[in-house]
Amino acid sequence: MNQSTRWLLFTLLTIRVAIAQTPAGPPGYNYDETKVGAYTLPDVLLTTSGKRVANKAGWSGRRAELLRLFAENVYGKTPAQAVRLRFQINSVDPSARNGLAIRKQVSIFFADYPQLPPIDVLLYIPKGATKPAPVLMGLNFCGNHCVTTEPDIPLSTRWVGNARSVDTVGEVSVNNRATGKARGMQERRWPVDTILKRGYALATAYYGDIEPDHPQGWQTGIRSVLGDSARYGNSQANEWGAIGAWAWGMSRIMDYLQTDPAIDAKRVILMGHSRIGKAALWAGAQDERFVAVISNESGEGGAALARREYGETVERLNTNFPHWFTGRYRGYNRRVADLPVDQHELLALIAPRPLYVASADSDQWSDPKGEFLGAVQAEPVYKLYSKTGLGTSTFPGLNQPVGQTVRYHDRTGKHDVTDYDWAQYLRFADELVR
Ligand code: GTR
Repeated sequence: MNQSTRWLLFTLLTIRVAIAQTPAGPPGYNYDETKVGAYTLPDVLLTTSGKRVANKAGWSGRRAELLRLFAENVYGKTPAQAVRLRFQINSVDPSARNGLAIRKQVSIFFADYPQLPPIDVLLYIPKGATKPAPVLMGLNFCGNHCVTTEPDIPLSTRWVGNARSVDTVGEVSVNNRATGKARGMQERRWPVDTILKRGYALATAYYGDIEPDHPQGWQTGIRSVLGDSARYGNSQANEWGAIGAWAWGMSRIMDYLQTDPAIDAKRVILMGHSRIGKAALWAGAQDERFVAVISNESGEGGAALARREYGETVERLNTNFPHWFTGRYRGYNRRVADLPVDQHELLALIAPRPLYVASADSDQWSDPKGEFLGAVQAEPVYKLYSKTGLGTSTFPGLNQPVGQTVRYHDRTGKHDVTDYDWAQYLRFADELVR
C-alpha cells in the first residue's frame, strides 16, 4: 500500500468514525444539552402592547395577534381569498381492503385556476359504519401510491422528490417522476387497516399536489396564483412559503370532507410527520375546524423551541429549504432571540383543542426536549380554558406517553412514523371521539 492510499484509507476511516459518533444529525450542530444557552421565551399571555391575558376573551385578541406574528415572521400570510373548488369523485370502491373499507378517490379542482393540478384525495371509510366516521387526515410524502400497494391507485403524475428528500429508501422517482417501484413504499407509515378497524376514516393526499417541494415548486403550485408570490415572485419578505401552502391545502381537503355525508367533519384529526408536521401545526393553528392536531417529529419550525438552538437551527432550515418559510424568517437566522414568537406559541394556538406532540430519541435533529418544552409552555393557554394541557414539566422516560389535553411521547428509534406512534394516536383519538 503506498502512502497516498494509506492516507485515503485513514481519511475515510476518520470520516466514518465521525459520522458514527454524530447523534443522528449532521456534524457541526449542537447535540449537547449543557451547551444550550440561557434563553427567554416570549410570554404566550403577554400582548405586544404589554397587556396580560387573563381569560378566554382576552385570549381571542392575543390569538389573533400571534397568528399575525407567525404569518409575518415565520410562515408568511395565508391568502384569505376564498377559492372556488370543484370536487370530482373519480372512483368509489364499495369493498376495498378485503371488505374493510369504502374507498374513494376524489380530485379537488380549482375552478378559477384550470392550469393548476387538483389535489387527489385518497379516502378510506370504514365499511358498515352506522354513523358518519371520524377521520384521521394527513398529507403523504411521495404520492397516494406510496401509501398502499393497491394496484388501482394511479401513480402520481406530479413532480416527486428522491428517496433522500422524502426520507425514505428505494426508488421513489426517476427524473422526479413516480415509478411503479414506489407503490406501497411508505405503507408501513400508514396502518390503514388498523385505523379502519378502530372506526376511523383515513384521508390522505400527496403534499406535492399543493406545491412540489423544491425552491421553484411554487411556480406550478397554488402559490403561483394566490398571494404575494403570484404577484411578485418568490422573494418578497412576507409571501407565504411552501409550508403555508401545504397547510392551506389541508384546509381544502377539510372543505371536501365537510361535503361528504359518510364523514363526521367535526371530528377530523390532523396528523403530520416532520415537514408535514410543521404544516399540520400551522394548519391547525389557523383553521379551528380541525378538532385536534398530531405533530410527529415536526422539529425546528414545528413543535421545537427555536431559542434552544439544539439540533436543527432556524439558519439551517432557511438555508436547506429556502422555499418553506416567509422571507423575513431568514432575517432571524443568526438572531433567533429577536423572533417575536417561539414555537410554544404555535402549539398554544391549537388550544383548547387536544394536541399530541411526539418525538423519537434517535431523532436529535428534531430536538425531542425542545418539542417537549414547547408543549410544556403552551400550558397557560389550556389553563384559561380550565383544561390541563401536558400537566407536567418533567421529561418522560422513553416510550412513556404523558399529558392530558396535550400529550407527549419520546419513543425509541429514528425519525419515522411507527406502529408505536399510531397506537398512541389512536388511543388519543378514541378519547376524543367518545
Ligand atoms: C429534514 C429537515 C427537517 C424535517 C425533515 C423531514 O431534512 O431538516 O426539518 O422537516 O427534513 O421533513 O423529513
